[in-house]
Amino acid sequence: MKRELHHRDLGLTDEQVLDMYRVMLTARKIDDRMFALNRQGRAPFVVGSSGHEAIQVASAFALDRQVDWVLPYYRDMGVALAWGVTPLEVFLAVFARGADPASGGRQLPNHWSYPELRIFTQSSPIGTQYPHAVGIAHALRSQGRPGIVVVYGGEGSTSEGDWHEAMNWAGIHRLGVIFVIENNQYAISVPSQEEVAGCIADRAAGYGMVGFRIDGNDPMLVYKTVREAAERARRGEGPTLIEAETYRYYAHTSDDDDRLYRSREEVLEWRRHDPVVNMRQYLIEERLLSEADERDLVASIERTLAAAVEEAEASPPPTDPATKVYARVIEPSEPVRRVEPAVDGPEVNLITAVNRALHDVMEAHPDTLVFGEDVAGEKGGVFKATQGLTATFGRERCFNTPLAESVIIGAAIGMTALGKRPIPEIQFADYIHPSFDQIVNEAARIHYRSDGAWSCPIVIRTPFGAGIHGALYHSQSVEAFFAHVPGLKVVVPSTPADVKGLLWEAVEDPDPVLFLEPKKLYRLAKGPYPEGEYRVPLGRAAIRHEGTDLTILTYGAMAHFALEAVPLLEELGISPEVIDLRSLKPLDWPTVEASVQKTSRVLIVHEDNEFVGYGAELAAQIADKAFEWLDAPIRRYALGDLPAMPYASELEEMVYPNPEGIVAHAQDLIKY
Ligand SMILES: Cc1ncc(C[n+]2csc(CCOP(=O)(O)OP(=O)(O)O)c2C)c(N)n1
Repeated sequence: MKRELHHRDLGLTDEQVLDMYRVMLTARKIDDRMFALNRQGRAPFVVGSSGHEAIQVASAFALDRQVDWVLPYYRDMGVALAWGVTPLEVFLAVFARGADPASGGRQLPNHWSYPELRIFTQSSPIGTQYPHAVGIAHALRSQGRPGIVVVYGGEGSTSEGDWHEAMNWAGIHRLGVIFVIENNQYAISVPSQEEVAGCIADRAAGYGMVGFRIDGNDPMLVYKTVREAAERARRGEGPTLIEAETYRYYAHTSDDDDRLYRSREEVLEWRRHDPVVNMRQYLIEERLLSEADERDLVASIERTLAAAVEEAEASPPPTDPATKVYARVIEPSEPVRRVEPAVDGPEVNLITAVNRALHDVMEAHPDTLVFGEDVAGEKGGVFKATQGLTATFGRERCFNTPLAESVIIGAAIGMTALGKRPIPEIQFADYIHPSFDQIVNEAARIHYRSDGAWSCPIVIRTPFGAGIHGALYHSQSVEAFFAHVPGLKVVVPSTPADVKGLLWEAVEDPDPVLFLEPKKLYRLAKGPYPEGEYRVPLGRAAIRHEGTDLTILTYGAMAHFALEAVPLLEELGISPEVIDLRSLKPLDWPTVEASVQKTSRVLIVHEDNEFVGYGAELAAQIADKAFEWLDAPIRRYALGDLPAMPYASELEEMVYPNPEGIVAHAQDLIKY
């Protein structure tokens, strides 16, 4: 190790530098224990940090562990220990015990999550933590709180879009984020020259920040670099990228055989730069550590780990796989049996209702904020849904984002860690797909995977559906993708009153809610807009028209069309009951069931594809739980197996469900 840097010149006391060594050695010894337990068949899966200790521990020591936030990835044992995670907690996760505070045995080991330590919940998809980090930094700054954010990952993670989107966001807003890349030369078996074009640190310039490539086996250099980055961030001078070169000594995980891609010579060569040995040598040369001290330290660490292993292994396993999917479980209530009563208020169309509801909800809830593509300023969104919000609430609470859907949702997730209630907009549902990972793997799973420690109250608004000649990429219905996901709630308002009531309720709900706005209805649907606080409970359907001959189950624009079909059907002597589900997840099953019991015939109408569409779930549940009430097969009227939606209006009209089609399907069903 070069002796250019001396700990006292860096502001580190002798005690601190000895403590750094203690944590590094503890991480190393934990690895040895974990892999031994794995070989003995006592721990099914482990991930090592050996070789990375200098980066992890020295960077953590360079931060303010009272106010800063960290997002360590699965290899970051040293960060976790330095940040206050105990060996017992580590082994509770290794043995997947119920008392594991990170996840209660629900996640793999090393998936850190400790709210009280300001360690945000981590998952397995590579790179998803970066958008969270910028969201946390964004919220810290807007709340005027002290603290910066340090997010860690391997060099492989810098190939993920999330990394680039987060770097860009951090650069634009000059956020207090430090990106620490632990370049251990391999992403599983892929060597860095097949992973990374050019130099990772050089990419910093492209995102308006400074970047450093350093020897990650030199604890003093890591400390100095991170310390300076932290000082810059605290002065408001923006983010830093640090690429720290190192090597991992164990295989990628206990499931990997690294002999298939690394030579023994290569491993031995890197071991000559072992950061733990470097640090020990430094302390010996500084006369801070004698041989006896070293022996005592090792013995004391071994004792601590032996006790932790014993206690963790004896600790009971978790018993409950089915709770904490939702932070607020919505229990089924009595069925709705009457037509939804009219509300008072000025008549507006649906898009005006969206705009007013956003104003009203943001006024009532200072924690809310709106962001997305084009949402800010005079324009206020491509549909003008957010017009006036920036003028009323300021740029802090309504701002434009880069064109990057994954970081829009990922940053929103991070903001919830600081108690924000973000209402991000995805400009069209057709473009929600890049954020699928953040919605499905992150937002929806955060409560469950942290055993209830975190919740994720975001409301994702997006216009969806066809009927406006939007062609293939401005017409999609995406509800089935998301209704499938445990942990998410999905609502579809079809009236101005429901827009307000559901938005209010969604914003106050502790779970992530996908708020699908049927854009066909933006100008078509008109109705009263209730003033003041107005809520529509999630999980409650609305009966829009009472009838006795068949039940039409629908939502969104199709609820509107079903009502247009009602007089046509009544002229034919058919009495339809129209149920606007409006909450797809949770579903108001009692109301559906009560109506099926009354009419014994069911027509499901939606504009999404029929195959594995939302209607398939409705049909399955009815067939399963209300079969004996049926007098006819359950019928669906939906889009065929076509990509929504052809552009030519003649083509769109041929396939888009319409009131006449509803009448024809209903007649057919009645004749059965
Ligand atoms: C999105 C995603 N793709 C693939 C994987 C499988 N996987 C797990 S770790 C890993 C390699 C990560 O390499 P790197 O980021 O360099 O970190 P390291 O493990 O080397 O520390 C891969 C491909 C994953 N978890 N997530």
